[in-house]
Amino acid sequence: MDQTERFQAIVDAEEKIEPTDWMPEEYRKSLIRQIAQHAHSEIIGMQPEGNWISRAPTLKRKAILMAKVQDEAGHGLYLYSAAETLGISRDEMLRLLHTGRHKYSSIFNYPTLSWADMGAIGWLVDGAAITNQVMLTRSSYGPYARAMVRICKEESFHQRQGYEIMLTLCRGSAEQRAMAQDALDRWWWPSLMMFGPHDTASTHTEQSMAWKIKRISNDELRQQFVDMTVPQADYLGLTMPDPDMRFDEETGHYRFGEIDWDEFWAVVKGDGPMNRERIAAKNRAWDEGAWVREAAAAHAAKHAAAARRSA
Ligand code: FAQ
Repeated sequence: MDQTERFQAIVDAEEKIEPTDWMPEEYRKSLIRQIAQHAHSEIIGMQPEGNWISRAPTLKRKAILMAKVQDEAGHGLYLYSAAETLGISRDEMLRLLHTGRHKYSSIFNYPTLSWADMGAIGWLVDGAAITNQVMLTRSSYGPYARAMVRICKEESFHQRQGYEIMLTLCRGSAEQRAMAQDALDRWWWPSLMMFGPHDTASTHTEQSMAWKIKRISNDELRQQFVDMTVPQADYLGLTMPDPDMRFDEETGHYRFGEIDWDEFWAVVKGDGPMNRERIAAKNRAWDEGAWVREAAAAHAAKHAAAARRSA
């Protein structure tokens, strides 16, 4: 058995691959790609919601939203740490994000136009994120799988808080119900796009599933999400913005219309409604935070020198 066969045998036996284990170079690269994209998504994902912290309708809503956005920062940090175990530094990943060479989820390139968007993001975006991420807790790479366990627990709180915002709006005035419907109309299709291209157009799925990085394909996860979410929309009394949506008695699944793939690829390639603003804001925050990083490094060096002297 050569190294590659031994590696695949470990994966097939459902054991975890750990940072010091031998792994194929392509496995390492693909994990860095996926984990870094995921980390960047969490960090860029703070922007659309950060936009509403100062305008939350009550103090309680503001505290909850701040906690959620802080959780997202935390998720980004666990994920950067998991990627670092594969031999890339956090600075390098950030450089690749800031210069447009790393991707992040398409969903965060849409604007947040009303308070109802905070409900729709929690309900739909976090709902889609959990649907995708539960399988990642069983990913073959140990540090990634373990990071995902904690992230999923927090995402489920995020999803509930979003749904609760939607429920409050839907039980409110006609104007509030209209806000909720408008948010669903704008976030539904981009949420479906989060799962990535159709399986037939997905470049990585087959190999990632053989390596058990991914366990379920993009289309299967998208279907799971639709089946879970349509009854939730019914309960809210909202209408799905899809004339082709219907329950198929034979399969027990909801059938839905075709995603606008031209829009998806435009957003992925940097041409979505907010791509430029998101990256500009991220670069600005990085530049404005330079003094904090320098001060922290100087402080750490001072303490290390003092520790050496006393030793
Ligand atoms: N956006 O061959 P596939 C969150 C790219 S976290 C942009 O199917 P794969 C928390 C893909 O990278 C949300 N690009 O790729 C939160 C590839 O290009 P590449 C993020 C996309 O990896 C909530 C190409 O298309 N979650 O929301 C997208 O097998 C609320 C071909 O695609 C994760 O990252 C997309 N939507 O499957 C935060 C989960 N879809 O890399 C704040 C981990 C595909 O060759 C507020 N990631 N592409 O240049 C995954 O599970 C997978 O990477 C997929 C894509 C499923 C995203």
